[in-house]
Amino acid sequence: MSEFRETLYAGYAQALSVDEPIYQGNTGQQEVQVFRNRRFGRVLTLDGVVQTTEADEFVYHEMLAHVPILAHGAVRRVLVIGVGDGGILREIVRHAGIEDIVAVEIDPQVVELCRELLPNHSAGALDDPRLRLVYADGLEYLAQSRERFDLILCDSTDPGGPAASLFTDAFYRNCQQRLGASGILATQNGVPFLQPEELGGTARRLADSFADWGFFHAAVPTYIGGSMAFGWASNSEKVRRTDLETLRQRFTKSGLVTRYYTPEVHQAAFALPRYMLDLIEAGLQRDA
Ligand code: AG3
Repeated sequence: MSEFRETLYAGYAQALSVDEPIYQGNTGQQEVQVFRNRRFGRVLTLDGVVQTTEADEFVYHEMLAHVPILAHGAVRRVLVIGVGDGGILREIVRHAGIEDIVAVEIDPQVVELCRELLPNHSAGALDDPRLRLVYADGLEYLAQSRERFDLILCDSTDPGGPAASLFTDAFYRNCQQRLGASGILATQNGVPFLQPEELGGTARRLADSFADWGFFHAAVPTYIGGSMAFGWASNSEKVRRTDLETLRQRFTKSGLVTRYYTPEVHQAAFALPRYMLDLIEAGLQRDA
């Protein structure tokens, strides 16, 4: 039996037994591996980094999708940057009020592989009539778009590979211009304990482009090293401060059945531990 060893961090790694190898290949843009692990089920890795597993994907996908959607309360038009396994689309299409979804993906082969090998992630969402799937570079798509969205969700890989441009000033500026008055941008922003520069760097960039910004967090077991941070930005501070009673009403009305998300978890996720606040502070001062 072989073992998959993640290569994301110097000096610290996670290893998963490959109990059944399923796929290994190169899309021309990324190295892809799919295998089954006895504890986490099917696992997808890109360029040696665990992207998602059947067992713990619910934490990430529920939080990245439902927190902004329920905080906003009237999301109709969504732009997704990074389709990948389609897990984020599965959670988005569960909201009946959403009318239009544009999903932009740079690597068509990853989508097709996941549709086949991780079918429970997209769970039919790729065939939803509200979805328009576009194969393009996320930043380039945004730069030429004239559409307005209520929500932009960025489900990217880490900044090292094809996703590098999704962590830049240009990306956040373009997102800001495509969002309506109370529109929200929510992004994958790494594990702050192990990727500390990412938190401070994003804070500074979001602060440059948006009237309101912040982070929320959740611990996803296979994104080792503690909580993962999600970036949050909006042209209005109102949506980040949506009160608990309102969240409860919206959640009940949505009919969602979740395994991680609750309105209480939603609110608590915005409370950051001191070390994260310090990283943000340091990032804001770095280039001030
Ligand atoms: N994309 C984010 C994976 C990030 C892994 N990074 C890390 N552990 N620092 C997940 C794709 C799920 N649809």
